[in-house]
Amino acid sequence: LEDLKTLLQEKDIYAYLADVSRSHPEWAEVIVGGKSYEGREIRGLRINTPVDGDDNPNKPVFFIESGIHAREWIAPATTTYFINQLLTSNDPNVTRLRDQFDWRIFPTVNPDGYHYSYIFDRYWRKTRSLSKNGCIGADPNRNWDYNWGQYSSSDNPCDYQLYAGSKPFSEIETRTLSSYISNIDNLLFYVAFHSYAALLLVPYSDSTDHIDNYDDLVKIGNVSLEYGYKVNQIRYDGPGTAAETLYKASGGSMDWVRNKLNTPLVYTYELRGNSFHWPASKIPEQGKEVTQMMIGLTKEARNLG
Ligand code: 0X9
Ligand code: ZN
Repeated sequence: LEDLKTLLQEKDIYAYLADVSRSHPEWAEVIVGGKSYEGREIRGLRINTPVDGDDNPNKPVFFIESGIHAREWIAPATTTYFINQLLTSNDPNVTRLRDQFDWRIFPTVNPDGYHYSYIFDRYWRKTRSLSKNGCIGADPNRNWDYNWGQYSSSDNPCDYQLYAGSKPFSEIETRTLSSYISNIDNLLFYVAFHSYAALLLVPYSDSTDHIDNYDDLVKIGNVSLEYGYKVNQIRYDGPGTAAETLYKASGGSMDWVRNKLNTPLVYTYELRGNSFHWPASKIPEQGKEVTQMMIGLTKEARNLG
């Protein structure tokens, strides 16, 4: 298999989520984080294992968003692989990771775009909403309601990549998902997966200013990257702000979550690849790296209290 094709369309991922929730009905359930323009659900998995016989323990929430850009196929695949690690690994570091958090994991938050990239245009990035002038889609990582429309954003609905939408949260995907996230109490970690740059980003993406816990975010992020490095001896760049390492971009999910919800630990991982075509054979190594990176991330966060 040269590409992930036939392996992991959104319906395959959703079938997998349904399947594992049936295997662990006490602590794994399919959750709906929102819906799409074409009527698909943004489905994810909640994993919340019992503590001392309490079936609904109040743990800090770890949220994973992936696949907001349709063509970045390694993100949904890696996230699905990571879910499988959490559910099946006997490694004590992994079971501890699983048990420590109330997980909300969404492998494909732009399901229409993802589907379209499978069936029609491999390089599709945006949503699939119809604009007034007949062009289709907005960049869902430019559409969130924080400093909307300023950097790396287009106001042209026909822009293939960077149309920010007609207004903040014009897209049903970002509107519904942001409302789902707002209703989470105790959100500690928010992690987004993109590709491909092998890079770890911290807020904000539209400014070179460092936020109050920037030093902690970098310290924790560095440990995460060290853990990832141990798997395949590949070191990601960063951690740093997008403005300093990549380019300024506004209207992204990470900045909104940090600014509006005050979530302490917010990261964007740009996964690896040499193009958006990254063969399916790479999923396990990328997945193992991400598992280790999540272990490092949470371990160091604990150390810093
Ligand atoms: O431009 C983007 O949205 C991301 N890069 S990508 O090549 N995957 O498109 C960078 C996102 C970093 N910024 C925010 N998360 N706001
Ligand atoms: Zn992306």
